[in-house]
Amino acid sequence: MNRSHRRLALLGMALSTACFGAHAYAAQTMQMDMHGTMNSTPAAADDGMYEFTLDEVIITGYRTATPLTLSTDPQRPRQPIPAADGAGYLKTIPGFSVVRKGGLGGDPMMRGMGGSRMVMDMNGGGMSGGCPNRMDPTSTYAFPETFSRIIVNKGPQSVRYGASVAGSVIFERETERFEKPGVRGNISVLGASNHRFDELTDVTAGGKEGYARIIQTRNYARDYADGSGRRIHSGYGRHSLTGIVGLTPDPDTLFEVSYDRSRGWAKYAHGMMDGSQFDRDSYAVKFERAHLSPVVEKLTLNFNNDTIDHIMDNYTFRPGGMMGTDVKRVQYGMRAVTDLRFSPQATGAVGIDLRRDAHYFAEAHRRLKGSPNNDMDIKNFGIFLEYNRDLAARSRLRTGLRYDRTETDYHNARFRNPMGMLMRNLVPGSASDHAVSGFVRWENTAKKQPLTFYVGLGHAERPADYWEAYHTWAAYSNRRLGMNATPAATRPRKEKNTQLDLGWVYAGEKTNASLSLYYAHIHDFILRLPQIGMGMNARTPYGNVNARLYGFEAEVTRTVSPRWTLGASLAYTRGDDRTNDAALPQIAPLEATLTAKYSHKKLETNAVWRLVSHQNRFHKGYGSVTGTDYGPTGGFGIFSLSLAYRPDENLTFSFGVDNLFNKTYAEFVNYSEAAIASLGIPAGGHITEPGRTFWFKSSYKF
Ligand SMILES: [Cu+2]
Repeated sequence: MNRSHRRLALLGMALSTACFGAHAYAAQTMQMDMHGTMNSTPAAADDGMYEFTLDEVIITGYRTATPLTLSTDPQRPRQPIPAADGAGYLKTIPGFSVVRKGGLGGDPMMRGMGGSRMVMDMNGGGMSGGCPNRMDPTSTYAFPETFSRIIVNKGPQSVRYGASVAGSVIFERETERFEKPGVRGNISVLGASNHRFDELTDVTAGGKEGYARIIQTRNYARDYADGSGRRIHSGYGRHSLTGIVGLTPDPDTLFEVSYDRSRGWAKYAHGMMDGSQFDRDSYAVKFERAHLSPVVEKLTLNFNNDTIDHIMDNYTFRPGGMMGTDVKRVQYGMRAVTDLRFSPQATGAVGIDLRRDAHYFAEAHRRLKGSPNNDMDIKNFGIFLEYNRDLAARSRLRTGLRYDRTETDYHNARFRNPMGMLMRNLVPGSASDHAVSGFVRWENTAKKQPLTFYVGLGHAERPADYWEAYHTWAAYSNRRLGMNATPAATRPRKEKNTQLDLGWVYAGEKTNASLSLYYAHIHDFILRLPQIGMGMNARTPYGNVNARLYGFEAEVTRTVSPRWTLGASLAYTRGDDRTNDAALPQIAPLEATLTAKYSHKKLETNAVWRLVSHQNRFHKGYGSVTGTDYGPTGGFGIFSLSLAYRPDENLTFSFGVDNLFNKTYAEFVNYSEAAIASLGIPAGGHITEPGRTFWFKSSYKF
């Protein structure tokens, strides 16, 4: 990058600051080069490349290059402009939907299944949020631009990161090694309507022996306006800081220590309270050693420690309230994985992981603060095996097996109301679960064309998670309400999914297409039941039903001329609760996206048209940890445009308008349960999405 470009970058940032009334900058790292080639990672080692990425500036669509897996670079601009957390980035992937609560903290679902059905792994470990009402799913703490890539594995066709009922999402962070001493960095800023401002600064200094890296992010937005100009209670602010030190004594060894800290707050339109504090402090240690022997390709050790301290209340951002709760989760995780190569045709892996997780509650009322009491501890031990074999020149067999043991200790969850009256006093107990998961998949690539067919059968079992266990316990074992049931007596049985996945992936030079079909039979699906009682005595238990889900995702991208690329995607899921003969709740309707990209030299323009069908299949009051169904929604089409200018590989400017026609619309899966009387906001209904949104993003890499 020459000097004039540097000046241009600074000018652009100054301009964006002026345009959007904002006050700082953001940056990013591009570990992946601009053409999307990737270094192999443990997960990628035997899969080769995940995705083939065009030399595009703005991401508007996804291309699957290997069966059931896709990867995306979170550091590039994308349209529509996503929310500033992990869920925002997942929402644009076909097959994903997000339960909106406010501006941040949406709860992502894959094929209608979220929460613990979708394994989430961040920087080498699993991490859960602190809130019993899921104000902070894991993705809330995933600041996308601080990661090198987001990898999605669909279905129970992987066992490496946990028993994946719906699939897994991996937020991976890799710092590129230095060949000689130097400094690398990225700065990026984003300004948008509603006073949104995101910034990221990412600087790495290092040499052959190691590196030190600092990443800072800042996000802020005021309440957004929907298409009718109505303000939605959704403002947020947060700040994160990451420090990483890595030692690379030789090309085969990496020892890395990292620290992640974030502080935040968010207003929530969907519930009785807002998140006035989201504090996270994480430490992680990673050790990697490659080529240990001809058989042992790689050894990876991870240690993670995460502490979440979250306060929710109705007095910080709403006048007149007095109630609040401080919840805390302290978790430790350890994972050891060995990637093996038995012969040129056969590879495998073996790994174990251990997790320990303690949850705490304390009163945080306006005038009454309590001290933390440990309501529940969960310990998990998991072991997995993978074995892959080439059967013939163009066909492969992939298999995996996993065993998990989970111990849940129910201590007590004493909780007082703002007047000091004991409202919750639960019966202690414990439960132990065993779960076995596995898959087998056959893949075959055609002889004359880049077309791969796959068919796989998978099974995944998962016991009730913290949210399901806690709420069911609170519903049936509260001594204050005269109940004496032990938690084990009412705890939902483990959920068992058996799923068939099949599809085709076509990765041609000009055309990329994929079709994936699935059919899942879930025995003892853990279903959220309608609320019992009102006010402080409201409880939401969970129970088991038999369920069936099926659907598909289809994507096609075609370069029709040197300047034009057209794309389309379609995703559909249908879910049935066979026990109650009803719709399975929280299933987003049929959705399609049409995209057109025109690129010429340093300029690129995009049009994105997202079309969502109406949804009449719902089961009011029923749901999952992510949320409950409320009622039907109508269909809508949202049209967005953008323009990008990339003077050279290191500098980009992009500008866009999302929801150009300022439509008022709502996604099916969310629901606002509480009125905010003091702010004149009525209860009920689906939360409407942002109206016309202008945005500008610039990034500069050095
Ligand atoms: Cu909360």
